[in-house]
Amino acid sequence: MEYSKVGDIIVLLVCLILILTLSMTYSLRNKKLILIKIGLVNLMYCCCLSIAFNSLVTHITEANTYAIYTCHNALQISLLLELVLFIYYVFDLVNYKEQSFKVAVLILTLLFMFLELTSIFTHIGFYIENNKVHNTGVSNLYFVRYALFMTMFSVVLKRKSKLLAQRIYIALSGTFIMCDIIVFMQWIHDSETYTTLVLLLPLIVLLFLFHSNSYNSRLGILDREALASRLNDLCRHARGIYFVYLQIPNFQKICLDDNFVEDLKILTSMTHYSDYLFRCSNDVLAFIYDKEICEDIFEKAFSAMKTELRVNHKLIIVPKNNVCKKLSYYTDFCSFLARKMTGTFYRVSSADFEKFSKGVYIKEQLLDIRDKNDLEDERVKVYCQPILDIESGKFTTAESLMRLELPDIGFVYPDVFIPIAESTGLIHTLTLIILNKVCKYIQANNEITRISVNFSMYEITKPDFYDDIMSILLKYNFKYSKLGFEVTESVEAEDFGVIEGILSKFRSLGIKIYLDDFGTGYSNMEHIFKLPIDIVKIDKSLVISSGENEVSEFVVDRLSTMFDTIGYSVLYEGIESKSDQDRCITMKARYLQGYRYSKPVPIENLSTFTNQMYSNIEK
Ligand code: G
Ligand code: G
Ligand code: MN
Repeated sequence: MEYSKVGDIIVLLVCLILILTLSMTYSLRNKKLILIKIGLVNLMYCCCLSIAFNSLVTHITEANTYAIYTCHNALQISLLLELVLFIYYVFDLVNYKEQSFKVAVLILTLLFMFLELTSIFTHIGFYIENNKVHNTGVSNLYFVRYALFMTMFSVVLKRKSKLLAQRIYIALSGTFIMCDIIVFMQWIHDSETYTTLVLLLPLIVLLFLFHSNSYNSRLGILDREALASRLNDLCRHARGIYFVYLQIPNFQKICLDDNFVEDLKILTSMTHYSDYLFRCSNDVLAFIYDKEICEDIFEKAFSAMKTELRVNHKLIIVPKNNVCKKLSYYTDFCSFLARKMTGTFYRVSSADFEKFSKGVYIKEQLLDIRDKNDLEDERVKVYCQPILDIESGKFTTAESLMRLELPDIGFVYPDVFIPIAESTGLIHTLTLIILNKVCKYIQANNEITRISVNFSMYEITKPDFYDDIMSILLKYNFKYSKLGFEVTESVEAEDFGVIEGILSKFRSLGIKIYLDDFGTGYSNMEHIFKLPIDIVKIDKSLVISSGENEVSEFVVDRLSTMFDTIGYSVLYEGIESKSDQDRCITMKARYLQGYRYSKPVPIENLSTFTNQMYSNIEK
């Protein structure tokens, strides 16, 4: 048997270096890294046993026979465990679920352990006789075991190779083939020098492939994964952290400037020697600390950079708070603030936290509403604002307005939840629930002439929009003219054709189309004349300004005369006083809506208005 300690000593040292580097860097710390760490420690143990065993076998005596057996068994079992760790790592890597394979690994492991432990009696594999060591040829268990486990690796990898990027697959298979060659050479030369090295190579490759962090040495920054890992570590050990968020537009370009890089490095070294700067996303950097930080350092350093380098940054400091959140919470929170802030520096207050947490909660609830997919969802409430029809003097129509009533925070109003619902694409779910509830009400209440439902521009152009709406309408049986759809004029010219087409389809069913919020945003006259419109809703801002100055009154009057002439009915919103009412009536009003008549009320209460005459109007 050929053996030299060199192999084991090198492996021992490499393992030590790897363990040290792992503890000092922010590598990707997931469940699988624990397997690697155990693997490294176990391999060090193997090396020690191997050195001990090989020194013992040079002088076999009656007295040390049992020590040799013990050493040999312990070594073989740890080598076996190392292989088992690998196979579990690979199972996890490719998300291998087949129970039969896992059971096979377990049975084989137990079987080989049993064979090792009983070799003293059975003389299978390894035994000592007449003070001499015998490794019984091919049945030498180490090689049998290795061959079996390697075959299993290859089968699992091959079966799931589609789940791995091709290069990863090649790297892994290549490593294993290289190990096979070393084992084969050892077998031929009856050597034991590189036994542990064979197990070290895959560990190094796995670490490199799946856990290495990309430290950018030029900028001195680590990536987002490393940040998440650091945050995790700090949260476990510290009571709260500071989070410093730094948005630098065109970071990619600014990085090319050596002065900027130097400033950045000085800044990090000024803060805390043990900390890094992290790159959260393309143009966002972050620092995190558990110790007190001097906020001035950041502010001053960046103000200087701003003037020197014309870096248009935004700096946000989230002060220490005792709840530790996930990284995405911080980054979402800060990017939300960054979008709103106008200056370059902002210190987060607890009120900001509360507001944002509320937003997160609303988003979770909206997601839940979508997932439950219940058109009767109790959390979505329909309110209705009665609308006065000048011709009949009655509140025969109404606009439906959505409210949310959420378990933890109660009522939520559209100005809060609509932006969240629109940005997450959840608005459509809400619209369908509102439409369903409105239809249900119309069917049950004959006296109502019409209720209008608001649509968001974000949903109308979605491919399933028409079908989704129709699937609800077809459940009910009433004249479609009892339904109104309110839309705002879209800025997106390319979608205009789609919107026009869909609205025309609904209009041909009898549904009345309302153009909402006329006079706000971008009212494109060309579009307005092309859209199939029945009613134009003049925004309350125009109602207010027409009461304040004559030019505005003149313009609004001419616009509504024009709408009236081309056949659109005019509805004024935000009527609060008798003078608003009288002025709007002279400006061709057909419908009036506003707090003067009623605030939005729960839809169940709408019927108290429906038959009520409103005589306080002079035409
Ligand atoms: O009623 P109120 O102040 O809460 O409404 C504020 C805004 O929210 C209004 O401009 C209205 O268009 C919008 N809104 C209210 N209900 C709905 C709805 O059901 N769907 C959509 N898309 N917008 C609504
Ligand atoms: O944009 P839209 O028309 O969908 O929204 C109507 C909004 O106007 C609702 O939020 C409603 O509460 C509000 N509103 C209704 N009547 C009045 C009013 O008389 N004055 C004011 N300031 N707001 C009103
Ligand atoms: Mn509206």
